[in-house]
Amino acid sequence: MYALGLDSSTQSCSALIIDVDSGSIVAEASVNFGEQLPQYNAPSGFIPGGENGEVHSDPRMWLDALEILLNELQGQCDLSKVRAISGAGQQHGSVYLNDQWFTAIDTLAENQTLAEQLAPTLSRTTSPIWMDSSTGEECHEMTAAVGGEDIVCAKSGSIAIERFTGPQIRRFYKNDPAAYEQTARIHLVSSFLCSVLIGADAPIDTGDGAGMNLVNIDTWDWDSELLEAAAPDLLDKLPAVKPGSTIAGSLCDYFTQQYGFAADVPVTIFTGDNPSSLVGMGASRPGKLVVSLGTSDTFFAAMPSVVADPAGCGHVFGNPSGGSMSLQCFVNGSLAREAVKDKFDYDWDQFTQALANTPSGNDGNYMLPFFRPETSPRVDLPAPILKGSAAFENWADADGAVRACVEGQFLNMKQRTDWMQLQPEVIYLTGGASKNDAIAQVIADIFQAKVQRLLVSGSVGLGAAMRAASNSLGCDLGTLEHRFCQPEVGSTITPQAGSSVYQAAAQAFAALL
Ligand code: XUL
Repeated sequence: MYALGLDSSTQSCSALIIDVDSGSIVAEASVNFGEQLPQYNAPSGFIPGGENGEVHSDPRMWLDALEILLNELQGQCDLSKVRAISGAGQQHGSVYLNDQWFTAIDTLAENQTLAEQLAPTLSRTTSPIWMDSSTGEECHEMTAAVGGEDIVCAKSGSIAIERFTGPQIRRFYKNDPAAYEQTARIHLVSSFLCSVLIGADAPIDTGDGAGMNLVNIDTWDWDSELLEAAAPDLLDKLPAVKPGSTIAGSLCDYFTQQYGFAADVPVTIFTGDNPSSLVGMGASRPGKLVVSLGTSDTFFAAMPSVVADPAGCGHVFGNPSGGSMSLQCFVNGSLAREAVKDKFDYDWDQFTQALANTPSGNDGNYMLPFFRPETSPRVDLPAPILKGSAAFENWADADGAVRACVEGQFLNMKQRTDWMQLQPEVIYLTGGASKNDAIAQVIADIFQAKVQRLLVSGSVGLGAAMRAASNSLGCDLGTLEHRFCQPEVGSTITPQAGSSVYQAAAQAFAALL
């Protein structure tokens, strides 16, 4: 039995098909928006040149990509063997539809493309996506309307954030009230694509829904005060919020006829890319953390209970396999490591050697490694702050600076994520810098947990396929994790420094901050 997982992300739409019995991936394809659909004027998946922080994409591009993708998959395997489908979308992006949407989606005809048939249903021709930062004013307005940042955060799991969908909807309502009035339905990228697959209006899941500043994380339903703070009559324009285990419907005739799928394949409600990745990384249950080391570093984990970050830096989303998950972004990730490396004209080997040359705790030399405005914690420093020996503070101790940067990053990550109340058994590392054992060792020592590198690439699509298999094919998620999410052989790094080594460092770091 096959399960299909889709991943509509910023720059591409990808998919993979798993054979749940043999534990193998039987087909994999990806459509790059910029390269394969140049007519949408979005070389990197969004329309360049947006003003005032606006970043939009054309939703017809996502539909065309889906069709090219299914065509490619059809060439790779027999799609009639697919017995379960789900997917994920880039979070926060929104699609605005008029009242023709409900009929159009229910009567998709074979002789026209999806984009042709659904274009007349768009009440806003383009969709703001997660990179859009145009809504600072709307965030302030929503925050003031409900009584402060703490309240927005306690209710929705995040303070009002520019890219989140609620502030985005508010801006649309303010700038184009007539078009807002004509909007009968607002979908997320995830629920829009799910609707298309089932030929009916699909719900939004708690994972992606929590990225809107509109869903209450205690009830996992729309919060009337937040809706009111965003725009009038909003409840009527939104679909229902449902848990990730919900079957949205079955694949509609359009896809059966066009791509050779079997009739009535169940489609599990879609989720956001980060919640889907949590599942695809094999971390859907509490105890496993994922740290992705990229330009920014990202931390996410299934949470043992639903709590919001009192400091307002982190986010809480629904966990598609039940409960909730956290996500926290650290802007100064690889960009800070690289800035220190470049300051001393080091290459990455010298950077790694510097970690080997210096002891855990760095002889009492500490750094707040924030080269750019940071979101966790929310600080904007003119330059990193160094505290320690005179040479160190004057940037004359290259190796000490490298260690202080890396230790500072992960001491900070541990302290900023304390609110999640996690007890890590294992930390899964991914992203470019995850290959560096010396960095992985610092993480193992600071968190006092074993660190493993995961082999999974395409965790978003894999997570979607696993969710589909678990919801519709009776597969146990733990068994699927065992089959599909194995760590790289020999990649396990265990703590070497005793837990006391970083206690003093943690105190010193907190005091410096
Ligand atoms: C998460 C976020 C991005 C998007 C795009 O809050 O904005 O990770 O989901 O991938």
